[in-house]
Amino acid sequence: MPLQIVRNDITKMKVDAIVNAANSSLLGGGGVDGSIHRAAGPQLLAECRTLGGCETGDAKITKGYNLPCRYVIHAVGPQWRGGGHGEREKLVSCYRRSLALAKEHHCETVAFPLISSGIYGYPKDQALKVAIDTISDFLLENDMLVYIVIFDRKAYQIGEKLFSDIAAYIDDNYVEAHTDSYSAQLSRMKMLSQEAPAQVSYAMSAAAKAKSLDDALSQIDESFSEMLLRKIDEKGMTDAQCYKKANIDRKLFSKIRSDRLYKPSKPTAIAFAIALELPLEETRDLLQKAGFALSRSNKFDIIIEYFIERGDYNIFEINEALFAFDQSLLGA
Ligand code: AR6
Repeated sequence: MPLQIVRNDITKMKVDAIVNAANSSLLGGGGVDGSIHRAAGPQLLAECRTLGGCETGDAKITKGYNLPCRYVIHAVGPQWRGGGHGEREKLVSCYRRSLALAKEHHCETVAFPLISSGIYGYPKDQALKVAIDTISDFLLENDMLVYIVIFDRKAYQIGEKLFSDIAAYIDDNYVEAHTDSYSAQLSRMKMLSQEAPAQVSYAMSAAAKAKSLDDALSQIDESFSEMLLRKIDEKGMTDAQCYKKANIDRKLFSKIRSDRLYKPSKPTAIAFAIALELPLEETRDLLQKAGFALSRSNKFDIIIEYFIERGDYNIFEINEALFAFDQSLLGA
């Protein structure tokens, strides 16, 4: 999956490059900078001394020394001064410059901390949004696996309003699993079997019924992969547009494309439904092809429903919310 949010200490990440939230001297400091220098050893500082500092919004690269990564990219974020002093542009520039350096050095995996969101005081929810937006823009044009590493719970906040809206939605919709008694289930099934045919015959003309039956029969054997490819065509998307929007990597998509019976994980299947901007019913149909359903006794599912019902199909925003509620993320 091209962009992942993980909770970890960045000095432990086994990636090609980690990004340091440095200052313009590049000679070390507190926060993540201090941890990176401690873990890398004194040779890192020695190399940093040769670089002649770095402007705010820019980045420079060194080796990783004792760290488990090959490179450290030292990015200098802006200090927060209320938001009216070009802070956002400088922060965006930090991510862009770091990603460009990673690309020049053929890095396939890169991990970022939330630059500027500690000692430099950039509001954490806004810092996260800048990180997600800038990295996902880059990933539309480039193949790389990028991690945003969140150090502690407090360092991570989605907007309060979004959080409380989702919490309320979960509250309203959450159904404890297995609360139905056997007799309640039986009577519900009876009601359904009595109601369904009547509703169907009122709702459809005979011709429409025949046509939808034809459609249904022709699609009955359609596999997940076939349905996915059909829907991509119907939406007029290219494969790449779809898997990038789904936050799925190209290799996994090729596997799905070439294996008619490929069985994706549930988060992968949902990621494609989101990328295709399917309404709830079609999302359920696609999931069913992979053997899954959306349930009201599962917070993950309810959060997905929340976003689909609002027509909000930004996978990175959905992942932010899933992360905030301690749920697994969408994508591969
Ligand atoms: N792994 C991942 N994230 C971390 C770690 C870690 N080990 N440690 C802290 N963070 P900060 P800034 C998070 O203060 O705001 C230094 O003195 C932390 O929770 O490290 O860009 C430099 O030399 C926060 O969310 O960097 C500069 O002078 C994020 O990393 C100044 O601080 C960034 O916090 C830079 O300040």
